[in-house]
Amino acid sequence: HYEQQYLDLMRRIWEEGDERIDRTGVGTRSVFGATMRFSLADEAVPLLTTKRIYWKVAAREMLWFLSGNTNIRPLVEQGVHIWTDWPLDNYRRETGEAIDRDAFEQRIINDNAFAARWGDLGPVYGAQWVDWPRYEPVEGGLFRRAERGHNQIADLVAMIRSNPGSRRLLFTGWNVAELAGMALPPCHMTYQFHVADGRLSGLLFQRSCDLGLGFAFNIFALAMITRMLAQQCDLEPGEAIWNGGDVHLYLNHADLVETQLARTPSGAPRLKLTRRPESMFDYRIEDFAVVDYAPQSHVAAPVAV
Ligand code: DHF
Ligand code: TMP
Repeated sequence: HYEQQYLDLMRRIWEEGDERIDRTGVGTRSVFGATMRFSLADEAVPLLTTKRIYWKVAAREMLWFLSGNTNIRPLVEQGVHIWTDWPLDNYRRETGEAIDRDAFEQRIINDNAFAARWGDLGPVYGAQWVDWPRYEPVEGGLFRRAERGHNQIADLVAMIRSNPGSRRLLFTGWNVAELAGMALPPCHMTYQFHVADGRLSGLLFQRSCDLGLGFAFNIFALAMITRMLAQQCDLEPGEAIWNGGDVHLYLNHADLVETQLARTPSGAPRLKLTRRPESMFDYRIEDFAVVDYAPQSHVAAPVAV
């Protein structure tokens, strides 16, 4: 089963990973360097089955990236809570106010000025993917920021269509000059694509991976964007290849790890794209459906902030 490579890595990290106190203070066991490969042929999608994955949450996050938005407001409005903890933590630290998560989200939704001041994550994924800053010369040897930046996604589609044999089919969120302004520097940082035999494969380099929580979302998102690009470029889907740098398990994920390792993966879920939108920027959540997905029950785990 495709999920076995994930479970094998999970077991190896839990049993043999190097234990250290990480940035969050929670502590992790970690290995450096890992690869997994998943077929995307016949609509196959690498959803984990040893716990339920809320794939629509991951899909909404991906559509939010592609919209170029970096504020949590549109996510919160859709009931997506996965990015709330970082602006919330920042708000509590800066104001000293002991606001709870629901109240914070309500203010983000109801108060424009509050959302603008406290809901933005800085120039993270979306900003770099579709609006990487471009500078143009002005008088006196100075430069100013151009109104529109580079749209790496639009450029990628054009490149895949015109030069599918290229070895430069990639986009990245790792804008060194802007890292300091980001709530978190990009984890899923570079995506590369490859066309062979009419099939498009996607490869992700993820510098840091929370194997218990983030990974399931990241691998689904890789499959999803590879499928979208294949659809836009009239190619068949090939493989989703995942490369991790620091791949870790948080020490407070013991229940999750033991539960998942005691379960047996099963089934072959498929991802359907039900419409062919005009461009990469016109997809809606209704355009995606997952069938034949019968996972085991969800297992909750705390996220390290
Ligand atoms: N920090 C850490 N420590 N781990 C992460 O995975 C992570 N991911 C981020 C931002 N910072 C992070 C963005 N992605 C969840 C999933 C993805 C994600 C953030 C959080 C999460 O909490 N998933 C739960 C609940 C899902 C839901 O609320 O719908 C899960 O059980 O999958
Ligand atoms: P770091 O910036 O110190 O590496 O912390 C980021 C943490 O978030 C780390 O545990 C990896 C995790 N993460 C994912 O696994 N996937 C994601 O998509 C994001 C945003 C974070």
